[in-house]
Amino acid sequence: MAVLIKSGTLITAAEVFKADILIQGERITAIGKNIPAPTDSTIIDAKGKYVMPGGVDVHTHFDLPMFGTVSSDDHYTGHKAAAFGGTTTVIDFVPQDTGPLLKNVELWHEKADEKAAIDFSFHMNITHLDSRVEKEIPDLINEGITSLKVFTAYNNRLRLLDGEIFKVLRIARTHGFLVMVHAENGDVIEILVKEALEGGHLSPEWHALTRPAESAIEAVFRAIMLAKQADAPLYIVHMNTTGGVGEVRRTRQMNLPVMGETCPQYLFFNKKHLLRKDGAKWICSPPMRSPEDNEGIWQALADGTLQVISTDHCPFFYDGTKPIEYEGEKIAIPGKELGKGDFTKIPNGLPGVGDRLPIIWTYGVGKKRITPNQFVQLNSTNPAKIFGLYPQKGTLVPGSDADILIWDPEKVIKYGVEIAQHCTDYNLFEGWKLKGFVEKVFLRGKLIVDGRKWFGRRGMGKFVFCAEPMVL
Ligand code: DUC
Ligand code: ZN
Ligand code: ZN
Repeated sequence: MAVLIKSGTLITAAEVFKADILIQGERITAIGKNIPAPTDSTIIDAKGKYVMPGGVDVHTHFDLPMFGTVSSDDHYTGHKAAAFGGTTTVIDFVPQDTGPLLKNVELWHEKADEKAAIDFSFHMNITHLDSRVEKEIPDLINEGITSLKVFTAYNNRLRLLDGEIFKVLRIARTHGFLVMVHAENGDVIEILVKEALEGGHLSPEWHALTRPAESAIEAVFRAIMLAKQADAPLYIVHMNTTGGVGEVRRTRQMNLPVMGETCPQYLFFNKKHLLRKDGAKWICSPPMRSPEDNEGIWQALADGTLQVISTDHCPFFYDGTKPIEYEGEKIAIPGKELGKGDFTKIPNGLPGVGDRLPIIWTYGVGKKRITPNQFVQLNSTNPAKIFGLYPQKGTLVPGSDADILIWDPEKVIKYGVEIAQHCTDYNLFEGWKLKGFVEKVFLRGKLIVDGRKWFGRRGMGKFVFCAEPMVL
């Protein structure tokens, strides 16, 4: 059975042009003008619409135990929300415990495989290093995992020491992994948090005040220098300061293989949001910064300093004592209310996997901060290339998976929790006016979203093996 998408305007990382796309089975088989429709094909008229590759979000945390609760989207609801926002591939992080790495991966497959509604892959967190773990890391390649995340913060929980990060970088260089780093200064944060608590400073803004921008900038610089000494490429996750992206820009000008991503929250929100009555909604790590940082990060996206927009999707309910309705079921999961009266107990994380494309289209492309080609580069093509999924994912060429969005550039909507499909009770972009929205989404040739209708199902998403990462 074939699908012919006719007369759309295709947007890729490099071009904008009118063409038809033929899908046969799970793949794109032809792109061109006036492609004849095979017998029995479904024809979709995309005149006046944009046709783009499905989004690739390389930073999600589904079903992640944290702060005595769990992130409220699992690998089904999170995938469904992603699809409604035009994302067809996600890469989630496998937490490391004290057991063998392959056991950790197996456990994450147990959580994800039966629920997956879009395609997915994994990164491995390395949060504890010893000689056994060092020996096990190379085996991850056979599991399709070619990226390792390390932390310079979260002392006594997730953090590795600088020497350990250096060792991971050297293993990565030898075996062809990409190291991703969460860059904040764990020691400084620990001292400031202790002092804040002793001083009785318990409200949400203290989350940002105890995690200074300078400590993030310093950790970015330190990670870059560790990577340089290990002669390994580096990818810095959720970049959030003008100073930090400045370090990346300077390093790239020296032709060193350092790359970075940011997330929508660091483009639109700042510390002042934490002063609101519902400030806990904006608590994540790294925290919200300043309007100048928002601006500096937009600039870094526009000038190519940053290669990727991801989401760090890790949602919690704002009030997890009150159920919401999700697919006819009442669901309530403890969330931000756990930290009422003590910011250190507010679960860190935000919803975002479904918001990324619609928000960035209106407020990035629509406001001429980035071009339509950059929109595709940042949200689809670059993440697929960097993490070894290209050209199966992230582009529109014959042979690629038919993960395709039909985008209505004229659709005007008021966005918010009712439109987004996340399993949580709030949305950070509540009431925002959007122009341009997802109309149809195909996953490997199957229509999974059509307007407000959902045709996806649990288990239809496949695990995709990441090949060797690419430096952009
Ligand atoms: N930051 C968060 O806010 N949540 C999950 C993980 C992370 O790095
Ligand atoms: Zn992180
Ligand atoms: Zn994260």
